[in-house]
Amino acid sequence: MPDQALIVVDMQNDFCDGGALAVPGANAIVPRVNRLIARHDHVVLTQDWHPPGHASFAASHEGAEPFSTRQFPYGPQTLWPTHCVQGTRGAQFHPDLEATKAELIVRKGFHRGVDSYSAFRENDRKTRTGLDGYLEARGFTRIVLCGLALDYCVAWSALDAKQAGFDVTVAVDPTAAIDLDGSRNKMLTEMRQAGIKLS
Ligand code: VGL
Ligand code: ZN
Repeated sequence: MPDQALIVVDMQNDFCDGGALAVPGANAIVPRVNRLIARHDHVVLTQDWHPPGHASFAASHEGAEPFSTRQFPYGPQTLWPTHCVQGTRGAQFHPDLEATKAELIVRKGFHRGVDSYSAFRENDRKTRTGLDGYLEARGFTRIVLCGLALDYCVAWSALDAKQAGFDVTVAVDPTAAIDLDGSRNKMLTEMRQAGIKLS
């Protein structure tokens, strides 16, 4: 399908087993993600790519615990364990990920003071990554998403893709969720209500 692109979200060591922000079940989805990649002609990868001392890290805030929430200039922001620091092994793609055929790698979260779950718009909901313009310029109208984490970067990317006017499907089997305070069910409901197909 020439008008369809697969976006594989954040399949990086730090989100996999033994990583700094390991998502339960992450390693088990690698073969499923690879099968989906094999079935698509056009593949985009996203890569969480934080500078040292990024504002989303609990360690950047005096006395803050990972998975707590802080008020940022753009609203509430979850604080995470230090993860996906630029140039580190944790930020590299899982070694078994079939990454060769990817036509674009989108890096996100590189502005020190702003987190970016979505591959389209950062958490301030204003700063754009340019991915929508790229996809439009390539003639893609249908987007399929998979990867990590279902309830954060996959869901936020899917919602933004839908809002940008793309026909959006999330392949749920090749995803895994962090599930912080019921975030998995909450985001599945939000995606369904937005008209995103879950397959
Ligand atoms: C993610 C939390 C922080 C993700 C990235 O890939 O879902 N979650 N950074
Ligand atoms: Zn991150």
